[in-house]
Amino acid sequence: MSICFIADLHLSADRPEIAQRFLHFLQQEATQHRTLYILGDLFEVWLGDDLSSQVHANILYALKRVTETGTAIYVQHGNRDFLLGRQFEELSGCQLLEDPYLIDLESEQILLMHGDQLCSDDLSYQKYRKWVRNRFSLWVLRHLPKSVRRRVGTTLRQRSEYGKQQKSVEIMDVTQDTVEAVTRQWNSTHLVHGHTHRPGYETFRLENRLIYRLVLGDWGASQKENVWVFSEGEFSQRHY
Ligand SMILES: [Mn+2]
Repeated sequence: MSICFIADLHLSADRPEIAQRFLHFLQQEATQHRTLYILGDLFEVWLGDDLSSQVHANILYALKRVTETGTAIYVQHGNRDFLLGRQFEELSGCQLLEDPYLIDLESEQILLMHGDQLCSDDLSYQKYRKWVRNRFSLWVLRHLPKSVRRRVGTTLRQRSEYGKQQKSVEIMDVTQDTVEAVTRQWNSTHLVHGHTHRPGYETFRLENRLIYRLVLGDWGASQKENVWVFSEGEFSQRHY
């Protein structure tokens, strides 16, 4: 049975067409696979499990229905939805995964990441990430009043948009040294990630082994390949 990988849907009430496409994907495509991995940024913003909208509710319900058909769904946190928590897991039937997370597929060692940690040349982002993603900050953020969290969300999004305009294309892509360091650390044969919105794959050699880096496209307007499928020992890429 096949395994499916997606990332960077950035679901929000502002982009109902993406939510529609994803709901269709869940019914038609996801149920065909044994496992679906969502590698971060499922939602454009997630300010805590107690602060979800109607769009979120529809998505959670649809995810739950897929898991009830027997397809397991695993979700990593992205840089937009890192406050996904226990209640999300209960309502959606999905299981949250650490980042990075290593899986064994037919004796290939596949390392799954959202990918933001790989963009290590972006020093200001990495500094922010370190601050915001530690246990203490996460606890504080989760316990802020809803109105404050809404304001924090708006500020973070504006800052992210502004930052993207200011930074060069190279800085916002992965850093090869970091990719190699992570591969060495986990002894992986493949790395699958999203975040950069640059779908495709590349290979490189590390200690005489051939390593594959597979990148998932986002679900926005780009209409590029946004799905990787592993079936009968091979990866293939498609658009949904
Ligand atoms: Mn991201």
